[in-house]
Amino acid sequence: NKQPLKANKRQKLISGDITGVGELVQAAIDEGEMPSTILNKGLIQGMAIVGEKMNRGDLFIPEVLRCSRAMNAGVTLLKPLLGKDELHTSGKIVIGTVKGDLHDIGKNLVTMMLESAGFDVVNLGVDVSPETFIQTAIAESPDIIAISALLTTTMPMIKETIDAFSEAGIQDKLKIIVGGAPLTPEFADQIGADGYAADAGSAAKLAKSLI
Ligand code: B1M
Repeated sequence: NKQPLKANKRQKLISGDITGVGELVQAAIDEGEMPSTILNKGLIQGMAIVGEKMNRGDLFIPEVLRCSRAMNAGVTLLKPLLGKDELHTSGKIVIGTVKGDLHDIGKNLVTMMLESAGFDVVNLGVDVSPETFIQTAIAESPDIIAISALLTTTMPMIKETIDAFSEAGIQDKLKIIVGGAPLTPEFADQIGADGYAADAGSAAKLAKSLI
């Protein structure tokens, strides 16, 4: 009976219980649960509830940070098991969360899926300025730049970053893909991105299709 295990895992995540989440994820792996199910139905759904509680003012930043550490503890255990792709894709991707934005859980999941799909990924972390994206692009010559934003207030920074690539005259040498909860395909289109992905799995598929 795996249902209670999933619910329990979400509950541990929501309470920010780092050891508890690790133990439950390991138990689910040992029981033969699919790693993608543990991630999507356990951890990601748990984090969605954390977001709702944050919205209602039932959880505050320090608690949400504990929840994200708990999520990372679970993701670390799942990482070696998630979607190992047999086909090696040669291609380099530079990824980062835009300037002013500190959310990195989703971007790190995207990184994991891209690496599983065989890409060489340079992860610049969070709060990445347009200048840093450009300097790294010049130094690393990636095929793709992937930009993440989780706040409506930092969405315009994606456009600024893309505009900076265009001004630097290197936009046509690479593809720029974007994603993050508040984004839409229409927004991606409007700001001149080459692609939009709603989640980590689609980001890997999109990247492959662009190579
Ligand atoms: Co923040 N936060 N947060 N937060 N936080 C949200 C995003 C929010 C929706 C919560 C809420 O109010 N319900 C809200 C944004 C509202 C808005 O803009 N409309 C919000 C807010 C307001 C804030 C602060 C302003 C709060 C404050 O200080 N008052 C503040 C801002 C700090 C800053 O960035 N400057 C803040 C801070 C934080 C913490 C630091 C406490 C923490 C982040 C810790 C960390 O990342 N290390 C945090 C968290 C954890 C959240 C929630 C609860 C969870 C985000 C998350 O990790 N989701 C979030 C509410 C929510 O989303 N339910 C919330 C799980 C993750 C797997 O999903 O990130 O969507 P996601 O990634 C997905 C897709 O979006 C996509 O694939 C991923 C995997 O499937 N994707 C891409 C993401 N990037 C992609 C890039 C791609 C493609 C796909 O490239 C091609």
